[in-house]
Amino acid sequence: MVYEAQLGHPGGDFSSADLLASLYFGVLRFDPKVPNDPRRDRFVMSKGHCTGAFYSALAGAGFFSEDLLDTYMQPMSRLNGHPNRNYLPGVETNTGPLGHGLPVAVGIAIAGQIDGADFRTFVLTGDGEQQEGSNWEAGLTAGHRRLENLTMIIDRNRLQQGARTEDTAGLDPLDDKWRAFGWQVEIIDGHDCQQIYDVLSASPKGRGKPLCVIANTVKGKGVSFMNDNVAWHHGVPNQEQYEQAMRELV
Ligand SMILES: Cc1ncc(C[n+]2csc(CCOP(=O)(O)OP(=O)(O)O)c2C)c(N)n1
Ligand SMILES: [Mg+2]
Repeated sequence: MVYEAQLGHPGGDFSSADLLASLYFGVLRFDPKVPNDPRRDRFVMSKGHCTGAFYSALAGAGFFSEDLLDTYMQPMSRLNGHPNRNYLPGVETNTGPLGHGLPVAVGIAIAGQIDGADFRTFVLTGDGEQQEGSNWEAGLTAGHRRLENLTMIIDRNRLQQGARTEDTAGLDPLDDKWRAFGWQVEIIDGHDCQQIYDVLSASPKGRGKPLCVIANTVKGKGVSFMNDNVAWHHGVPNQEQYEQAMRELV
């Protein structure tokens, strides 16, 4: 998709691919034929620049035809660079401006808590995205309200746009920060689908706290020349690179 469009964010697509696969093909409860079912689990793709991975997961899960993926970022396509809930079923909320997904997810989780509803709310943020102050205001509220129906997953690939997170505005110890805000924190290998499934599918009932899952990942995972390479945040492959990447991925 990124090669065809000559646009996109392959590094962050690949770091989050195993998280999205585990969510859409194991953890989340939904019916793609009834995308607005009030009982569905909610998923907010806060790192909205990673639509290559997100749209692939939605198409694979049956929300729309895989043929639509060929229109990625073409003029008038419903598959914008950043997801738009008015264009596509399965998109809970528009994202792209970083730092907005968690506040929206907290609002959704509060609504569920007030209604006594059974659905869970999940949100995936980047790690550079954690530098946005809006996350910490939302996190404070979630801890205060003991939103056990809320899970935030942090794609901890240690790279943001153009630099490493720890060289820009260091986040470590990120786990202690979230614990101090009243969250339960789990640290996992974000490319181990069994670990991802186990931590996300455990029942939240009685936890009494929101859950923060710090998923250690590799930006550009799966393609040797993209692995942990900051140039591939929004790099696009030429034909030779594309062919090599496809050989390595399949
Ligand atoms: C508010 C805001 N500022 C800047 C950008 C431009 N931008 C897009 S992605 C990105 C870096 C995000 O890094 P990270 O959250 O670590 O994502 P990942 O590594 O998973 O791609 C930036 C600065 C944006 N989308 N929104
Ligand atoms: Mg990152």
